[in-house]
Amino acid sequence: MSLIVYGVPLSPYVRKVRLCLAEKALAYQLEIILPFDQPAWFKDINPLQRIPALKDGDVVLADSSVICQYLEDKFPETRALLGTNAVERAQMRWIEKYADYELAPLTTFTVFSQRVLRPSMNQPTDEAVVQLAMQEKLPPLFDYLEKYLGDAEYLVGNNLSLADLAFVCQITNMGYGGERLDEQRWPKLSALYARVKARPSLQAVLPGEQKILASLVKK
Ligand SMILES: N[C@@H](CCC(=O)N[C@@H](CS)C(=O)NCC(=O)O)C(=O)O
Repeated sequence: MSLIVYGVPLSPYVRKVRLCLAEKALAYQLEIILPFDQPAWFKDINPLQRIPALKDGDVVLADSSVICQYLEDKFPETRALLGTNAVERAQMRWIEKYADYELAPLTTFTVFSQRVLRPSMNQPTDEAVVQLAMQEKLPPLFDYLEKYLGDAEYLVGNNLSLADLAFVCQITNMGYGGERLDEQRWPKLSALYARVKARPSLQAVLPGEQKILASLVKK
């Protein structure tokens, strides 16, 4: 078996796929493809030119959700991450989508981009948009997730799922941008984040990510 993941470690979507692979104990190679400076051949892998993409022999796929779903279907003997029945699978997709499409524009494409990516390209940080995201836009989104989690240990079915990984991937990028979940206001979500962060899957990728982060911040 030779799975290849295309992308860069600091992308939350690439991280989601890597965590999914690690939780499923599937070996893979990471081939570095930058999001905005890609070789011409990558268009054949993903015509949208976004990362991540996956190659499994002759099978080529793009989009982190599609890739994780493929891994779940192709390797049913591995840890299930997409829920164990129709309700859980739907709830998992909902929270994954919520993280990828509602949190991401703020956590990754605002806080992380403004505080890390733009300065690394000698562009100024627009602190006003970061503050708007942190003070006004993200709190109601976190309020919903805090309530959704309730007293459970994980967001869906009380087992680790892709929903938890997608959420943690976004909080990780927000953290790289210098912002944390407020433990007083969102104690249950903060505990979930700490619980997932402590897992070997996340611990295995964080040191490499932090090295890249340090090199970007130094620029
Ligand atoms: N829905 C996609 C989103 C992928 C995505 O937006 N990736 C970003 C990097 S974090 C990218 O490749 N951006 C380059 C572009 O949009 O041209 C997924 O889940 O894989």
